[in-house]
Amino acid sequence: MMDKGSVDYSLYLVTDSTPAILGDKDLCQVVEAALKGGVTCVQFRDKKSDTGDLVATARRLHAITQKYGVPLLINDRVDVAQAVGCEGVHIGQDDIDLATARKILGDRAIIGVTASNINEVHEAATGGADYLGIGTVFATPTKENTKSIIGVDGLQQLLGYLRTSGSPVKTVCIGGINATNAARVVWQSASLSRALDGIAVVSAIVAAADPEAAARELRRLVRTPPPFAASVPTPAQAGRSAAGVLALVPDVVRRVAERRPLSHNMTNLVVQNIAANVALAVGASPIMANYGEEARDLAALGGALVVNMGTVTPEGLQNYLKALRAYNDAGGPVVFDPVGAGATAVRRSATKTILNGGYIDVLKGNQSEILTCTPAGSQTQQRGVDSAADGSRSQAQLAAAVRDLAQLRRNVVVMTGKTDLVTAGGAVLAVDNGHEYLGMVTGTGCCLGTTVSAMVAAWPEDKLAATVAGLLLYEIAAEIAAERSDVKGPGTFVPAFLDELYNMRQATVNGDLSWLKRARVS
Ligand code: 3NM
Ligand code: MG
Repeated sequence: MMDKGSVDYSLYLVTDSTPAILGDKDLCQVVEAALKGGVTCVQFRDKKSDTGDLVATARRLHAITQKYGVPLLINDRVDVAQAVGCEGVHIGQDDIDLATARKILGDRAIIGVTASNINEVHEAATGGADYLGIGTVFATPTKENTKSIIGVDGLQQLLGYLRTSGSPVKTVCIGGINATNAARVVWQSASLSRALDGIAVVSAIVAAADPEAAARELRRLVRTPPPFAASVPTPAQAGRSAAGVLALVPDVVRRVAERRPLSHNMTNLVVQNIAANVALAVGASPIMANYGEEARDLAALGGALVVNMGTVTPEGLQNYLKALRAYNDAGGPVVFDPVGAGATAVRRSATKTILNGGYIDVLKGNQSEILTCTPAGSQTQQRGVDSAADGSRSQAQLAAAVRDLAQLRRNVVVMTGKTDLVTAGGAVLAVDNGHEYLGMVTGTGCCLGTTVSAMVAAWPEDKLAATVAGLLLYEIAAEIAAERSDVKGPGTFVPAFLDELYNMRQATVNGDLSWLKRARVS
C-alpha cells in the first residue's frame, strides 16, 4: 500500500457512470486517459450499480490507478474498498461514520469526508479524516440535492477555520469546478485562509470529449496563478500612508489623458449618457456595451470593465458573468458597483453570484451595498439604491469592515459616503471631498465607477493609487463646479461638473496641480 502522507490531491477525479455525464465512453478508458493527463487521485463513485458490479469495476480501476501510482478511493462503500484492497474511501455525511470506517479500514487507509459547514469540517478534521471534500462550491447539475452552495466565500471561511485550528487535514473543493474557474478558485481561496490542496471534478473530465486533454489543462490551471493575480495590490501598496498615495495622483490622471483607455460600461439604463460623457471628460474612451458576447473582443483592447448592477435582469446577470470572465482571462481590471445590493432578494442574490463569478479588482458602493458584500452582510436589508448610512456603525467599525473585505477579496474596496473609505486591505484611507450636489443628481455614483475604471485601466500596476486618483478627480471637480457663480443648483451643476472634470484633466496635463491642494485624504 502507498504511503498516504505523500498523496497528491491537486487534481482529484470523481467518476460518474451515468449516461448524462459519461456518455457512451468506457469508464476505465476515461480514467486511464485522465491519469495520462495528470489526475493525481481517483474516487470511484457509482450510486446505482449492484455490489458485484461495483467490485468488478473497482478492481479494473485499481489495476489502472496502480500503474500510475495514484490512489483509488471508493465512494461510500467500505466493503467494496476492502474487497478490492484499494487505498481508501470517501464518505458523505449520510454514509457510514468516520470512526467506524477507520476502525474497519485501519490507520493506513485514506479516508476522506464531505463537509459543507464549520461543524462538519470540525468533526471530520478532529475525527481523523485524511482529507475533506469541501463543497458544494458552485451549483452543478452533476449531483442532485446538494445540501448547500457555499461559493468561494464559504470555501474561504471553512479554510480559514482550518487555518485557525491548525488542523493538518488536506482539502479539496468540489462542485462546478472546471477550466473556467479552477485557477481563480484556488487563488481566491488562499487569501485569508490556508491554500487548498487541490480541486475535485466530475464533469469537467468525465463529460469532456477528450478527458486526457481536459485533465492536462486542469492540472496546468491548478498550478498557475490566474492572469489577474500579477497585478493585485501588494502589501507595500496597501500599507502606504495618504501622502504616499497622493503623490501618485497626478501621474495617474496624466496617464489616462495619454492613453485614452477603453472604459467598457455595462451599466444601467438611467446613466448610460452621463457615464459616457464623464468617461470622455476624464480622458477615457467609453463604450456602453451590455452584451456579454462582445466582452472577449473588448477585453483584448486593454481597457477596464465596469459592471453596474443598477437595472439587473436575469439576462443582464448572465452578460455580466460572461464579461467578468473575459476580463479576468485577459487580466483586465474590473470595477463592480453592486447598486442597491441589499435592497431586494434578487439583488442580494445577483451580488453574491457576481462576487462568486470572478475576481473584482475594485468593489465600489455605499455603506449598505458594501456591507451586503461582506460574508456576514448578505442579510442586511437596505431600502433604496440611494440608501444612506444608517449611523449605527462607527467610522472605525466601517473601516474594519472594508479592510477585512479587501483582505478577503485581495482587491480594492471603496465605501462611499460623506467620508469615503478606500483600502486594499492595509491602511484605510478616508477621503473627505465632494459636494452635496453629487447626491442630488442621478447616476453620480455610477459615474464614479466609470471614472475609477478609466484610472485603473491606465494605471493597472497600482489599483489603490488609481482608485484614489479617480475619487479625488471626481469629487474635487464637483466642489469646484458647485462653487461656480453660474451654478444655481443640481441642474446647472451637471454641465459645470463635466466642464471641471475636463478642465482639471487639462490642467494636470499642463502641470497645474492647484486642484489637488483641495484633497482631504487621511
Ligand atoms: N459532491 P462537477 S458536488 C460528487 O458538494 C459531488 O459534496 C459534491 O460534479 C459535494 O464537478 C459533486 O461535475 C458533483 O460539478 C461535482
Ligand atoms: Mg456519499
